[in-house]
Amino acid sequence: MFKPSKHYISHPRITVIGAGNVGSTLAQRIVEKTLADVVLVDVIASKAEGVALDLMQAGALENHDRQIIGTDDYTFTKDSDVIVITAGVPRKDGMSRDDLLRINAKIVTEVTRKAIVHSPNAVIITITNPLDVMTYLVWEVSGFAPQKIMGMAGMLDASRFQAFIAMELGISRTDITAMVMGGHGDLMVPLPRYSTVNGIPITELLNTEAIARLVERTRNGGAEIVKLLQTGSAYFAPASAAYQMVESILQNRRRIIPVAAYLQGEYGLDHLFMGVPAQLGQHGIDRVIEMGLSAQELSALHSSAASIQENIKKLKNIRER
Ligand code: TXD
Repeated sequence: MFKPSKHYISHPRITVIGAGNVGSTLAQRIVEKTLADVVLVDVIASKAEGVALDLMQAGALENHDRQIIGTDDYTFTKDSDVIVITAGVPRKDGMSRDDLLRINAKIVTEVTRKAIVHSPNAVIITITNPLDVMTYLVWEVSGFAPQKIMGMAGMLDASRFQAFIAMELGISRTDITAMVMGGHGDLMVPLPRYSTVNGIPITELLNTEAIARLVERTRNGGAEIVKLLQTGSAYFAPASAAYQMVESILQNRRRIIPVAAYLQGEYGLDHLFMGVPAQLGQHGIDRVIEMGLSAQELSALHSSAASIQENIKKLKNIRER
């Protein structure tokens, strides 16, 4: 059987933890766009090995020579430039959000500890749900500077808003930019005023009723897909959103992307990770962008923040036990 050696993996090097739907699709995007080599880590070593082998074989047809290793051995991840955490369990029938928090907190703590030993200078992107609080946890466990830590959600939520706007107007998705702030949950804050079609705010192209409908559909975007798929949750768009973040960091593109970032007074909020527009470069988050918000938008953002703070409290209780 093919046993890849450590020499196969060159730089730039991305570690993706969790070889499930999101992790394996993200690994595919990274190698097929020839952005970097990938170390795919899973607690089920054979699953990661299988996905890696499949992707290597696809590489023969997709015409690239990026390498990918599947393993449960973190020594392969040494000196990764970026670590992406997708490891976790999905919420199953009968499992409360608090149960999910407890289980995934344990997994995320374990994988963060193992990964940082080998890559003390990496930027870490968290994807595991509940997103905002897991990102906070990664920051606490890693002891890294907050600029090195972020969570993926806003860009996914914005892509959903973009797709719905395009469908409603019957126009190209690529001309649309959308902004969604706040936590990755029911209280996220899509911002129609800051969502445009080639610079034209959608508020000039759609009536209030249509915008409200699209905002609501965006808020329920994840649940809509879970229901349709019947097992598992969305992974193509989540992987694409994570890819954009990884690329901006690795290539120091300094793109402005909504990510869960550590707030230190921005928008009147402190000591939590929450979705805000931020500039992503080689050191992680270069800066958080503070946009002018109406009183109503700001109050929606604060409600979302309050629910994240509530989860952080729960997390602290779990960790103290
Ligand atoms: O916007 C967002 N942030 C999200 C979040 C969008 C989509 C998915 N979102 C969350 O990402 C989702 O709720 C999950 O918490 C994660 C991963 O979603 P995915 O769909 O990829 O889940 P899978 O297919 O169940 O994959 C999880 C993998 C699986 O292979 C497990 O064996 C592995 O994680 N796993 C571990 N790997 C390493 N180490 C440990 N301890 C471990 N435990 C589980």
